This record gives sequence, C-alpha cells and structure tokens, in this order.
Amino acid sequence: MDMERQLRGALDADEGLELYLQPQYTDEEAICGAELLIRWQYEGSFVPPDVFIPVAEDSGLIYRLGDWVIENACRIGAGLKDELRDREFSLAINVSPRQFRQKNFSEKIFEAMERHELPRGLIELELTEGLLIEDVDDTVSKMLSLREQGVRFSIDDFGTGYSSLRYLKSLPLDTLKVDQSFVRDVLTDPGDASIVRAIVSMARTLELEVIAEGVETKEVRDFLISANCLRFQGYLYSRPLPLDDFKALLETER
Ligand code: G
Ligand code: G
Ligand code: MN
Ligand code: NA
Repeated sequence: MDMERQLRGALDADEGLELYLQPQYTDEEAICGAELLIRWQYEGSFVPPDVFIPVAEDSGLIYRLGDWVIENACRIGAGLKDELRDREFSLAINVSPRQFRQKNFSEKIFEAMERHELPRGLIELELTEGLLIEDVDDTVSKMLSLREQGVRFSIDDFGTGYSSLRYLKSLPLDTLKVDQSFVRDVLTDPGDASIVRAIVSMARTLELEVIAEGVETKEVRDFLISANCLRFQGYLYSRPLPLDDFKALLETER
C-alpha cells in the first residue's frame, strides 16, 4: 500500500523514474539494439522492478507506468536518431500483460511513434509467452496492426512459459530471447546446452532471430556462437546504462 502511494507520487511528479538501456551485440561485436529497463529511485535507493512492477500490476498503476514507459521510450528513440543513422537497430520495450490488453494499446504506441517521428522498425515490443497464448484473437489482431506500422516483436524469457509451436508459427514475431536461466549454466549443464541448441534451431526453422540473454562470459558467448546463436545481451558486454552512457558507448563504435 505504501509502495503504491510512493509509486503514484513518482508518476504524479515524474520524479525518480528513468529508462536504462542494455546494449545488444552481434557476433562481430557491433551494437544492434538495446533493451529498455525501468529504474525507480526512491529516497536515494533503487527499488528493483521485480518489486514495484507487480505492485503496479496489482494496483492498476501499470497503465500509467506503461504510458510513461512508451512516452519515454519514444523520446529516447527520437534522441538517438542521429547516432543510429544507417544502423540496423531495435529499441525494445518490455510490455506487461495488463498494459497490452488495454483496448487502445496499439493506438497509444502509434500516437507516440508518430509524434516523435520514429523510423519504422525501430520499436520492438517484448511480450511474454503467457501473454501470447492468453487471448489469442486479441493478441493476433493487436500484433498485426502494430506490425503494419513497423513495430517488431520479441518473446521475452523464451523457454520458461508455455507457447506452443502453432502460435510461434502463426504470430507475427521477429525474435526469440533465450531466457538467461538456460544461458547461465550452458557450459556445465548438458540439459541447458541441449535446450539452447533446440531453441536456436527452432528459431531458424521458423525464420526468427534469436538472442541470448544473461551472457556473462566469453566462454558462454563462444558456446552460443557454436550453437549458431549470434546475438547477445548481458554483463559480458554491458550492464543496463543511463542514456548518456549508452550514447557515449555508441560514439566509441564509430
Ligand atoms: O534489470 P531488471 O531488474 O531491470 O528487470 C527486472 C524485470 O523487470 C524484468 O523481468 C523486466 O522485464 C521487468 N521490467 C523492466 N523494465 C520494465 C518496463 O519498462 N516495463 C515492464 N512491464 N517491465 C519491465
Ligand atoms: O525478464 P527480462 O529479460 O526482461 O529481464 C532482464 C533482467 O536481467 C534485468 O533485470 C537485467 O538487469 C538482468 N540482466 C541483464 N543482463 C544480465 C546478465 O548478464 N546477468 C544477470 N544475472 N542478469 C542480467
Ligand atoms: Mn525483457
Ligand atoms: Na528475459
């Protein structure tokens, strides 16, 4: 209850909330995207999103928080236009199920993309497996109209949920994000190694891109390359960064 009040206060004042960017890399060490991860600083300390997102979900504040994320994501996208010129790059927004189920969710995304004059293909929405299969008709119709406007889609935490092959084939998806729980122990747990190989080959068959999350060591990266997974996100490369630090990182690549 207290946290709900504090979060409401943060949204009212637009204070203490910030989107960090965690870069994503190709096997040639080029930055090919970033995931936006929300940070909330309250009275000098960070409240973990794992703690306050569920509070927002339960209280309905997730609608306001979701709007805040969309607006600030698009503003960040607009601010990166010069740096990103001619570069293949996606800016990924985490979408929570209640947020996605809003009647006017697609319109909110279009409106913000248009107002900030974002190029097609820049914005990617990270959906969870649970969301995809929950109300399939609504999911499909929203995804199709968003895709028409150049929005891309990835499945977050892939492998931890229940998506069926049928949905994977029929939904307009672009990318599978291999969950970090499989990536972490890939060198020591043969089961995890098999799961990662299976996810990658399934993605290839379905003509989806695949990116591994939670890549922390070169050895894990090398395993992933041998498994034909050629996109990476994780502490080996970078933690999530404030916007200015992310821009500085892009600059050093030029
Ligand atoms: O760094 P990390 O602690 O940022 O993220 C923890 C969890 O919070 C992840 O599962 C992530 O998907 C979720 N999360 C981070 N940012 C956002 C956001 O902007 N919106 C939603 N809905 N979830 C987010
Ligand atoms: O659920 P989702 O995949 O959206 O959340 C990503 C979470 O993983 C965030 O909390 C992010 O800070 C965290 N994260 C990103 N890279 C790494 C990593 O290499 N190792 C670990 N342990 N966590 C990571
Ligand atoms: Mn994510
Ligand atoms: Na994930």
